[in-house]
Amino acid sequence: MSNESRAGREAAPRNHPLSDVAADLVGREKAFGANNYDPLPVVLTRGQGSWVSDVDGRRYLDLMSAYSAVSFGHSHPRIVAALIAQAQQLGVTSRAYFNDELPYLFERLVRLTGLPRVLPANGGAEAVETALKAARKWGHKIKGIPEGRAEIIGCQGNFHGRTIAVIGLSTEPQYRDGFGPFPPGLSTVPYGDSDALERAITPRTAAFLVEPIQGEGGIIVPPPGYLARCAEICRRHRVLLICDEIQTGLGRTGRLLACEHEGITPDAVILGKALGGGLLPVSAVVGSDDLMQVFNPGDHGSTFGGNPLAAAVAMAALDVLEEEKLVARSAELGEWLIGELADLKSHIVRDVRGRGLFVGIEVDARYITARPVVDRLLARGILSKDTHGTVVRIAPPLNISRDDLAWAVSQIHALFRELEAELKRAA
Ligand code: IF1
Repeated sequence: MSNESRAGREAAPRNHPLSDVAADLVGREKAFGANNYDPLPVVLTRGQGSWVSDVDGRRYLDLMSAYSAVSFGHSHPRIVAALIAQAQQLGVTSRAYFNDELPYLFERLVRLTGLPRVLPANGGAEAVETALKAARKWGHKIKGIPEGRAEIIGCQGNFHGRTIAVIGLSTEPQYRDGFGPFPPGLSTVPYGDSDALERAITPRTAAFLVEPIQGEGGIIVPPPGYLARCAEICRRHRVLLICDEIQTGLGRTGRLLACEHEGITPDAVILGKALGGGLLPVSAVVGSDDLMQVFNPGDHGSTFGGNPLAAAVAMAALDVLEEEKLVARSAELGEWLIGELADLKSHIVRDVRGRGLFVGIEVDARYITARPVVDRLLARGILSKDTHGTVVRIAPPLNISRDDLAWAVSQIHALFRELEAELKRAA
């Protein structure tokens, strides 16, 4: 038996079997849902701040925050109040009419990002599609690329969502398998290699799309200077730089936008997840005048994008981000967290990395994979998530209390000591 499978079995989760209530819900979901997810065996029913409870009343500290959608905590009272008040006043209008919330959100996003124009959407992938459409049109109408020939460059290991164009840019075989054909004009270069970007650029390149830190890719932090060099290369070749900050934006990495770590302002940033305050899907492309000028009435749109309810909730979320000083908090708590986790000094741990409260613990595949670690954290009352086989994602709400985070760290330390002991016994 290989090391890996032995370790996997040895470290099998010691989960309490599902209660009847939980098993019934899981059974219904499996019976009536498409089979595109394999959730951890916990059925959640309540969330408040950094804590959630399952249907059997067990509590868990949420170190995952719905992939950063819940960066400001579950059911933040202020965001919930904004949701209720706006829902009672005016929910959805479509953009066939003006409404009295959206202009303020636009202004707010412009002030925050330093980019002058906003195009709102709902989910993240939809905003990425919007950015790709904008970039292609800019390439054709402004840069002068022959019609239908614009090219977009992305990065290997990227994650930008699940639409057909977006998975056309994916390098993960499972995300593409069976879903082709894909649109032409999409290519990828190794992440973190700015020379490779420069070599890949042609006169038909419209844009380079990049995550400042790759999330799904395994919390991959590129080498220092990478984004700044990409920005310089893009400027020199008149290629748009588009940063997907859907996951890294709004404080997650200890800056408002992760691209601020490199002192750059891209031609467009894409926001999502946390922008919805943990309550609604709200996303946006915020871009330069040069890029946004390509849109004329009727070119692009969305029934729900920019609705007053979404705008009010997003503004309340941004209020919380500012008033609770969550950008600074993420930087400070994140530095502390990464230091504490680096102290694990376990032979099972290959690497601890991240920025702000966006952290990955990479385990050594010779001994264990990430999923049993995540299962065992669940049994200890902690929600986390595996990615890329060997990385445990740790990304709590930015307003998690220091005590709660310290408790989680003590649990993680205790778990790794336990795993080491089990592996030693099994050897
Ligand atoms: C799922 C991972 C995270 C994203 C970036 C766009 C989108 C995402 C940088 C699309 C979405 C998600 C979607 C979710 C799992 C998840 C994820 F596990 F795939 F790796 F967060 F890290 N750009 N990320 O991270 O946004 O359309 O989903 O709103 O289950 O697919 P969306």
